[in-house]
Amino acid sequence: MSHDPNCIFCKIIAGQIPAKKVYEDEHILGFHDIHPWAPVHILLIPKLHIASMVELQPEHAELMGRMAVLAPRLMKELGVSNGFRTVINTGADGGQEVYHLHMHVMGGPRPWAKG
Ligand code: DGP
Repeated sequence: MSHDPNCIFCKIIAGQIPAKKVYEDEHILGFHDIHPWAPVHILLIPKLHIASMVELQPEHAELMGRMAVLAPRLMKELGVSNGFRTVINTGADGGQEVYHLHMHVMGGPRPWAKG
């Protein structure tokens, strides 16, 4: 399924729910997390509805690579200069709450960072 009408992130992509966007191209959207764990906390998502990493196929490799390359670029643009953390929660035991694949990218001074 390329778009899931019940998916909250698909609704953000479609403009049906507002988000503070930091990046958009044909394939990827970046926006601030609504419940930030860090001073700067964005989510990078594919516009294609992929529920989680478990659903990734070989043809998604370039898309995932593009997201990885975007992370440092966007952190720099957002003023993060001393490193950042990336997280992709997957499945119930992975702590995934929204079943549209997303990369958390978190930066800024750490009292926030755990573990
Ligand atoms: P995860 O546990 O990895 O599935 O994280 C989902 C994240 O999505 C969580 O940090 C909060 C964020 N989130 C959930 N709903 C919304 C929303 O409507 N807007 C934005 N900007 N973020 C959301």
